[in-house]
Amino acid sequence: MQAPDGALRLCHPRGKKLEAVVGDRVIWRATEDEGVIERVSPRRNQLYRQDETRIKSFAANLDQVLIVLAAEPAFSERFLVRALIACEAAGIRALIALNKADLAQPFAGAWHQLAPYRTMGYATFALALKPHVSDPGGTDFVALERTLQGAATLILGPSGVGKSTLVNRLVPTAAATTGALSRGLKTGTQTTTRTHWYWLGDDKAGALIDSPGFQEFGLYHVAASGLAALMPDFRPYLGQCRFYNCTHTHEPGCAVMAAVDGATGTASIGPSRYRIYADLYAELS
Ligand SMILES: Nc1nc2c(ncn2[C@@H]2O[C@H](COP(=O)(O)OP(=O)(O)OP(=O)(O)O)[C@@H](O)[C@H]2O)c(=O)[nH]1
Ligand SMILES: [Mg+2]
Ligand SMILES: [Zn+2]
Repeated sequence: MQAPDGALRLCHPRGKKLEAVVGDRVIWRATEDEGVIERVSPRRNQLYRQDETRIKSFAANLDQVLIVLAAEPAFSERFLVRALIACEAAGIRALIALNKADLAQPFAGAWHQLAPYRTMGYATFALALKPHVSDPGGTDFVALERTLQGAATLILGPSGVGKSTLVNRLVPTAAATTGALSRGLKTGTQTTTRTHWYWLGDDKAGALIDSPGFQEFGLYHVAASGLAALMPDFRPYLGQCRFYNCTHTHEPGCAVMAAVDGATGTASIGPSRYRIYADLYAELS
């Protein structure tokens, strides 16, 4: 917990039911050298994480979420879609960054894979954060830096994509630990183990929240029937199906299914997006 004067203090929640997450504003009381959280202020938004048994919130009061992906390790579109849906459901703006532009070939493929997301209106930034400290950071580094000013941004993404490397570039005092990818597997072993808040800029107007790479967003709170409305490329077709309560999974006269594979021209829905929708629909039903 950080007091208005900047002092940091370890605080314990009062009672089992009270749970504070990163980004929370709290009412607290000092004890001898630690503190007690008396109350968590109402949240203007929050994101959830889930495991097999339950769903828990893990961050609150965010202005935006930056989803960081990289040329390597190759990203899962399913992860990206889940993250974007979680943001849409929470009413939080989502940005996408693709890092490791120095790995030219896998980068080109991954950038191409993100084209539909740019068309959908998600701001997408090409980055090269590491090769040399003197590097400009990739074509869109300056634009990204500008977008992050004055906002509280949660940085999310799979392990090993460069989230902590980004934090270190933007917050010189951060000294967040970064880790090399294990060569054999090409997947990162998780280097960042807990979520951490870093102030951005001397005026503390903005902040970056570094988080461990994790895969499973909590989406259990999203109703299957509301899923399509959270996918911007599906929206133009909603309300155009033959049945008003169409689930877009099997019905005749479904405008969404007709839009898959480019049947309706430019504003079509990519087959992989549709497949992920169908899987998620089944999962949430
Ligand atoms: N080739 C290349 N490697 C990079 C680039 N940016 C970061 N890396 C490397 O990628 C590895 C992972 O970086 P981290 O910043 O620790 O990744 P992370 O996303 O914080 O990973 P977790 O903390 O495990 O979630 C490190 O070895 C970085 O040096 C880049 O632009 N190009
Ligand atoms: Mg990290
Ligand atoms: Zn339909």
